[in-house]
Amino acid sequence: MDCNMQNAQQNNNLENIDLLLTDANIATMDPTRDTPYGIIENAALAIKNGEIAWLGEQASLPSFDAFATPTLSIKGQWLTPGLIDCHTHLVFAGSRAQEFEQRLQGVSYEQIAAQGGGIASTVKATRAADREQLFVDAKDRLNTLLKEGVTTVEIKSGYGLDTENEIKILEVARLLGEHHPIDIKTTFLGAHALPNEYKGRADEYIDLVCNEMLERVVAGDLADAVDVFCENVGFSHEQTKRVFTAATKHNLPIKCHAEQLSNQYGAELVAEFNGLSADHIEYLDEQGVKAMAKAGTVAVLLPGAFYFLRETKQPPIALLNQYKVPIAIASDFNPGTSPLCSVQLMMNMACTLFKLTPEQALAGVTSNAAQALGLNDRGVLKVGARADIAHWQISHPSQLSYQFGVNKLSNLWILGRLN
Ligand code: DI6
Ligand code: FE
Repeated sequence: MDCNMQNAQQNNNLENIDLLLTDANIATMDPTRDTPYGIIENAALAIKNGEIAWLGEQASLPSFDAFATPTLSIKGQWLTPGLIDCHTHLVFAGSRAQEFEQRLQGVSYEQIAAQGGGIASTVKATRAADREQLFVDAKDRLNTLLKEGVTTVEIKSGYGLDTENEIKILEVARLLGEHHPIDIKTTFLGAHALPNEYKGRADEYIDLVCNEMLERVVAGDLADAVDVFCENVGFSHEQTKRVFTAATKHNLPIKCHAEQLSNQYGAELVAEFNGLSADHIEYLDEQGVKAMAKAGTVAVLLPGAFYFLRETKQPPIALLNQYKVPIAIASDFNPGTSPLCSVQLMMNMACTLFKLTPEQALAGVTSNAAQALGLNDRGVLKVGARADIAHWQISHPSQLSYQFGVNKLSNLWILGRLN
């Protein structure tokens, strides 16, 4: 294509672009396009200053300076938004493989927690670990996710359970955000479990979370959201509400581990606070689904934990679909209930275990995952969005949910930079 002054003036946004991707099929995941996956075939996409400057059918590509513009042909393969893992506990120390063995011999997750194992054992190892060790271990996990096309990861605290160690985890997570190409969002989960030293004094621990811990988190700008494990092995509905009230006072959006093992009406509580997401939700009922729909709260499914705990109670997928609650999917990567560091495996499991369609699975790790994090600059390929783009050697986007263990990623751009 030759440079055409008249056209160039009409289409300023194609001036001085950084990279033009041509001959692509694009699964934009843009719900405003009325094609499955928001597909545009025979398409092109222009990146400028880390954002998408243009995308559409290649036949309607405006003129541009072909000599000065770096161009890469996608050769009829596929582009999707970079994948987003919107729920992880990625900063921790130690392993729980022996507990896995115990569970296979018939001891339940709740029994192990009651015996002082479970989360408490990871807390012990994480408290003993220094920042460098936590950083190095977490960086390896992020590299694993990067290799399969992940461009944004949420990381929760929750294995410190005292002020210094919760701050330590969040500082490591922020540091990872500065030093790793994956964009990191952090969530303060001080109310993940009751530490041993507060046994029988859960309300006092919640005081600590709501006051001292949260104030330090806010002062250091260490969290983008606040989460609570609302469960009979976690914190009660009332205690959860106290944390949400404190978070809201600090203008921090809320999320919740809700209805994983029983119905505590945690999802309804999130909806009351117009929270971002209710996660797990196997035991969610219709009333909770309706409340989420009304509040625009995203349902985050964590099939890895469902699978690893050999759960049988399915999340209410039909109701979520009926009430049009956006569904996201995440790894819940953690040492106890989902030591599975793969978003693509989660997509496959969401289809096989929860009967999502491959299109829903891809939306679950792109557009809806972005919504679960309160981010409207990514998760969809459209003009003005971040240029977080995955290039796959696949013949259709359903292949991303169909297969696992075969890496089809060719290229990955984060903010327009190739990784
Ligand atoms: N629910 C979970 O599945 C993880 N945390 C939570 O609140 C489990 C964390 C662990 O067992 O270490
Ligand atoms: Fe979790």
